[in-house]
Amino acid sequence: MDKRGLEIDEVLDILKEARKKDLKYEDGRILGSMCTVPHPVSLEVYRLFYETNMGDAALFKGTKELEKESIRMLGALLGNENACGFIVTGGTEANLTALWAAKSIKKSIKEDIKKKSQVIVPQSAHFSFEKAADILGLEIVRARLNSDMTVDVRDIEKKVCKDTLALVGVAGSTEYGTIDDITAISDIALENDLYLHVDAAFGGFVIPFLEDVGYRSRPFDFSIKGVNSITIDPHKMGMAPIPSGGILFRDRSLIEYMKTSSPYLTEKTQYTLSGTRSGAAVASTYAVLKLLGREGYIENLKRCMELTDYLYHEIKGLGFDTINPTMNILVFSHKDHKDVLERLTEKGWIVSSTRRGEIRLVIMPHVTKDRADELLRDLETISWH
Ligand code: 0PR
Repeated sequence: MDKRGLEIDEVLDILKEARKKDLKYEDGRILGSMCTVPHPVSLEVYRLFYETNMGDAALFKGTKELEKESIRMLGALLGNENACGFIVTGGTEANLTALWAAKSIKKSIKEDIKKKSQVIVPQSAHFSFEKAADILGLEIVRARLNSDMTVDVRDIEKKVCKDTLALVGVAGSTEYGTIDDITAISDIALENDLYLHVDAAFGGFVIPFLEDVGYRSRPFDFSIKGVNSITIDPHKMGMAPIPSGGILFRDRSLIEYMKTSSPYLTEKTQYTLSGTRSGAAVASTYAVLKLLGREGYIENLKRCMELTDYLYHEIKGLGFDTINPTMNILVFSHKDHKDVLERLTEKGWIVSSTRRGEIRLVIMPHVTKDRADELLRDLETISWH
């Protein structure tokens, strides 16, 4: 650190230089990200709430009320207005919190878990479950996928054993945007008295609106009896700024065992993994939910799905093998051109690939029709040569 502080202009110049090196969503070339330009109201909200801390919520009662209200709105979106939960840093923390809850509930019943408990997750599950299992000392068991890339529920059933602690279903998979048969997974969970978590980090702000924009949906939320918790990330399709993840539990009894108490906290108790936690993230999530409402999210998704559908048909027309999209994630490949990803990268596109090597596009709100047409022209040259 410098001995003496710099002038504000000097610091700002350094920051601006650094920012110039960043790519911008607005450029419309980022096609592999699940994040996007947040709603502009967030800027004003961050200014208002920048010092607030949910880690000591008794100091910030107003902001805490906004968190409760945000969770109530998210719960209502997910079929349970009485859900409880928290705004956390993202899907990783939300998934970790869910498995932590599952483990602490089991610990409270059987004081000692001797053997490593198992969590059965679909092969399509996000890598955050690996991290969570490592941190919590759990073992991940991966269930096979069907040819449509949803989890093979019979394989989950086969893998359930006396060491199984929890099951995970994915509603909006990272790679393909597919939705698992949560109803069938819930039946297995109820039959075997297992905890069930649904990862709807991406799908949580998509699936509830799919039918409104003319697409097929699938039940995935608290309306299914066995679902104990759901991850839903406002900083993905929720249009809130980073960091904003949501972890929701069916009822309070599920979080009781995660409670920590401390005499030096004004509120005395805390439930989240993070201690000090951004109140600005909470307030801006609240503001975006209130400003957009259902209609705003439907409008947003409608644009994304129209563009996804357009790209799907055009890319198919160019001779690529395409997978019919469930949501605004489009996956395709070309048997004669294994290097599509490389060629698109050379042309300045930021795309990602699946573990099987297909190209994966996430059609977020910052992707425009003009950029989509530009991409199609580049794909056309690739498919010719
Ligand atoms: N669950 C699912 C289904 C996800 O897709 C992701 C992230 C997570 C959990 C973890 O969420 P956080 O990253 O918020 O902790 N999926 C994207 C991925 O890993 C995240 C991402 C976002 C990647 C923006 C790149 C990017 O530019 O691919």
